[in-house]
Amino acid sequence: MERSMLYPVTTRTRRAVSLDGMWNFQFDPQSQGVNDGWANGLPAPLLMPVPSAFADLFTDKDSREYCGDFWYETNFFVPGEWEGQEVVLRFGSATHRATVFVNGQEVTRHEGGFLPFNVRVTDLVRFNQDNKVAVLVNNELHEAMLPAGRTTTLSNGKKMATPYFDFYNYAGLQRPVKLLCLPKEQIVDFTVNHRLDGADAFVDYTVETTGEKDCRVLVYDKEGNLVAESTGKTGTLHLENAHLWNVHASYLYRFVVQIVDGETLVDEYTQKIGVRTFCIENGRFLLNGKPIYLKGFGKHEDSDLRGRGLDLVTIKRDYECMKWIGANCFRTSHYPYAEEMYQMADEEGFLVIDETPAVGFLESITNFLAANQGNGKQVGYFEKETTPQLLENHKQALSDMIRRDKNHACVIAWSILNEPQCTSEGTEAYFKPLFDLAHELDVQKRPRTYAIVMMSLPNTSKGQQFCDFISLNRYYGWYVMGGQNMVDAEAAFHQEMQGWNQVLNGRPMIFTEYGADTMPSEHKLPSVMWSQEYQNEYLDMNHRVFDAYDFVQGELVWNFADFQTTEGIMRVNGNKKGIFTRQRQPKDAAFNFRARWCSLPQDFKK
Ligand code: BDP
Repeated sequence: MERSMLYPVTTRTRRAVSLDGMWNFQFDPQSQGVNDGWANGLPAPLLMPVPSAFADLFTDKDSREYCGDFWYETNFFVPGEWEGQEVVLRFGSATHRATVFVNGQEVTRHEGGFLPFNVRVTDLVRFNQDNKVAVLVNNELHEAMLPAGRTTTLSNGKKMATPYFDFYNYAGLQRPVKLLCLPKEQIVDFTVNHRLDGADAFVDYTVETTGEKDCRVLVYDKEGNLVAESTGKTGTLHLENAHLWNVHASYLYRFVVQIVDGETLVDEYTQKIGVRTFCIENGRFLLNGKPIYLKGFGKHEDSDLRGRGLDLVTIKRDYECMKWIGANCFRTSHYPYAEEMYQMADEEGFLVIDETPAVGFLESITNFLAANQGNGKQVGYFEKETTPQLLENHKQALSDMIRRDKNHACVIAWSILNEPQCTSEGTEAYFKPLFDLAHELDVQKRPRTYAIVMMSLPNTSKGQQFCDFISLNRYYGWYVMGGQNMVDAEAAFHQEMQGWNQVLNGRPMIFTEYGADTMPSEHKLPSVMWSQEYQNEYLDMNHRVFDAYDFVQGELVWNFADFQTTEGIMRVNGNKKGIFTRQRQPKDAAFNFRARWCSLPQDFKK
């Protein structure tokens, strides 16, 4: 059960109870909690909502910027009728690492802040009584982890996190926590792969269970009619006249997976699944065999007060804004998002490029500027003492992400890193096992990519060879040759594009980032950098370049909305490259995009 990434559901054989709400919370700057028995109850707790990041709820700076150990604790009641079954705690995430205690006893540890984990607590809980769960969370950054950064101690003894990435180091229990009751013999995993044949679809499936009993899979259409059925742990479901899942035209079947013992139902799991194919052919992305041009955003999980905490209200608003503007795709920059975001993409018919938390693998104080990359002279990020441990953590995150997200119709590609240092010797040895692993684990063989930083060029990037399609983050006209220099930026951009043309070998290219910081308060005629007018001129220039190349098959602008970062001279209370403000209201550029994206056909450049 520990390994299961299945989204918790309640069925005839399963119970999923939310533990979200106000928990007890306490900072532990001296890391004394374990020795002092805090797992049995916090000595001086505050109240803290789960899910949420803690940072923006405080009014004092020390609490907001807190780095180190901190605890969450609550009581939960385990119903007596669950006795004889498996009881499991399921954390949507704990950022960045956690140790979980139940009734005072340590039950698990987990590294990585953006993916779920389970822990079986059957033998520790008291039935028909209250039980205590305490979670020791730690939000320090270091170089062997995803995302990367470092932690230092200030002269006042407090720890400070320095991210090597351009988003605020929000932490805590930022996703739902659930208490599950499952049968002893249970479904652990379920995997689908789709094939189309004329009007019909075939779904090859595999069920993984903890026992030997047989399995059955039933498929229901939207009206609730049973349309396909198969027995066995592996098999094929035949959908006649299949309703395919499509962009902005979603169709989800309800798959019911069962373990059966003769007539007895042992376990039952359900998932809504869209049937579609996605592949690359002749330099085109093909969704159900038809070309599709990707239009949309790099995003963040980021909103006022909640930080990176799951907020269904924000998710709903984001999809409404994305539909209004004519987008069809986004990248989960720079970490796997909460599962609820992918469920909504399945429902709304959006394409998702799913990214691991591998960000910040490039050393420089403002690493996101990366102005000196590509000269081949730096010590590579992948030739350090920390590299073997980093690679292990990276493999774990990649496997968990694929295991969690593989059945989502919305997920069309894996982004394995964002802006890594990729011009030095260690690059190939680090990249190859990860790209191979993604291919091996994903039965749908989704295309793999990574977002390539400015100045990592076709002839200097040692990582691009592993990509099924090329993803560029480019800032011509912003970090490079901005302002009046935009004229030269355009020419330099074209020159780089010609270089890429030489190495693509039929692979499509997309832009995973391009953008200009823009203050919604600033209007200026003629334009200056940071004004709304400049953002539009910058975008028009970039779109002129994209439109000149047939191999450019997608544009994901940076960023959907303004977002919080670490404070500093480069950022005005956060990154302002949003097309929407942090409150999800349009800047002028949003209307520019709406005009462009609503008029570009889905198969633009077919
Ligand atoms: C890129 C990073 C992204 C930053 C962006 C920027 O991938 O995380 O936020 O630049 O500078 O380097 O706005």
